[in-house]
Amino acid sequence: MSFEEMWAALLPVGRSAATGGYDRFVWTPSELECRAWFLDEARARSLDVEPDGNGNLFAWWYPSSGRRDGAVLTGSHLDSVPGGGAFDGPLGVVSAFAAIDLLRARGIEPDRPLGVGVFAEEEGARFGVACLGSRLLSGAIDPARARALTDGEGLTYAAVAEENGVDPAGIGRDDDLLGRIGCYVELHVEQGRALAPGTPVGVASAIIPHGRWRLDFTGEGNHAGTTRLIDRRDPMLPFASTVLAARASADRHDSVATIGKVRIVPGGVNAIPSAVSAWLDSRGPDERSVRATVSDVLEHARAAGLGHGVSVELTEESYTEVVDFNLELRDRVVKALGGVRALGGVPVLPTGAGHDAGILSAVLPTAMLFVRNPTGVSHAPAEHAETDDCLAGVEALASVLADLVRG
Ligand code: HGY
Ligand code: MN
Ligand code: MN
Ligand code: MN
Repeated sequence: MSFEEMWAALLPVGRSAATGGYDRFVWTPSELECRAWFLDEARARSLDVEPDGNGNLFAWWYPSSGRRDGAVLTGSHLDSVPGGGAFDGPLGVVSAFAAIDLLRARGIEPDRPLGVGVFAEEEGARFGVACLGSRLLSGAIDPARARALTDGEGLTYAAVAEENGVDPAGIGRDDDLLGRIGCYVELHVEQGRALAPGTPVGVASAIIPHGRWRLDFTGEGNHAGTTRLIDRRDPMLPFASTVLAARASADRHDSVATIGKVRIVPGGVNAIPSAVSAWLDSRGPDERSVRATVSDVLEHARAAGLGHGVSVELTEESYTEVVDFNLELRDRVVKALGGVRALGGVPVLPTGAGHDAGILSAVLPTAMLFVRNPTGVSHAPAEHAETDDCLAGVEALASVLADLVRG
């Protein structure tokens, strides 16, 4: 199947007819359908499929020598944020298969194993921690904590993983698999407009510090009609003022702050809620700016809560320090792209988005390629990449892989 045919097959899976957005949450029907698509494409290429012990999937093209170590891994993720776009994740996986097809069409045989990976729960949309699959693989999260993570229905990662053939007792750092991988290169749609005016493909220099925290506002549920204002402990009020305060705090600390995934409990129309939980996503040029933003937000929330008899708790779900991609690998990638005339220049740029490549950079050399997104929008249906630019991305990835699988 060509890139276009693979893309056409995957595009409709889990797409909302009303919004054009995707809700492909790990191990829910639409993401499972994407996993089935992945296995079909891998088998169609006689790749050796390997589900790991953490819910991730791998498909290997082994060299005729039988060599199993020093593998070059590419790929990305198939899950999405709620109402997400079509390209964030899947573009890296489809491009990986298309790049393998290009290498084979050019008669290139790898000296090292070449793998395509799909990492579980990269967006953290179901269980709350981003890049959960690559964090488990690399030992970046305590397996006991991961097992206990729950989704919106209160189902644990352990229970859902078990339902899907993953032994919860076995999740955690996988030294055997890590020991077989020499480097990881992830192609991803750009989540911004830095490439828009110029070239179809860029290379990542770094991922800026970013994290997510959960804020819990606890008040007192009561009748919406019979409870005097003076007697209310309504968590909505300090919550609402904290949303505005988060924006002001980000402005003050040269960061960004987003409040989302709000849950109002119990959520009736004619009842004052007893609790509101909301998630704060903050990112910035350095750890100081992010930490200052978060502590400002918490300080404001607590002060606002006091005025309404509402308590406020903050829980850090995940924080990822700045990730500088491996310089040697990055330079080798830029050099390999230099030979791809269709690209023109190859800008090197940082990103504000987290990626599995960022998590894995703690345990192996990783690099990222970005494909131009003319809208610059991501995590929303307007996320886009033109087919020509996607094909330029495949050409670029194939050139990088052809260089890395030698020797
Ligand atoms: O949230 C992120 O930055 C990434 O898209 N998972
Ligand atoms: Mn994303
Ligand atoms: Mn992504
Ligand atoms: Mn990612």
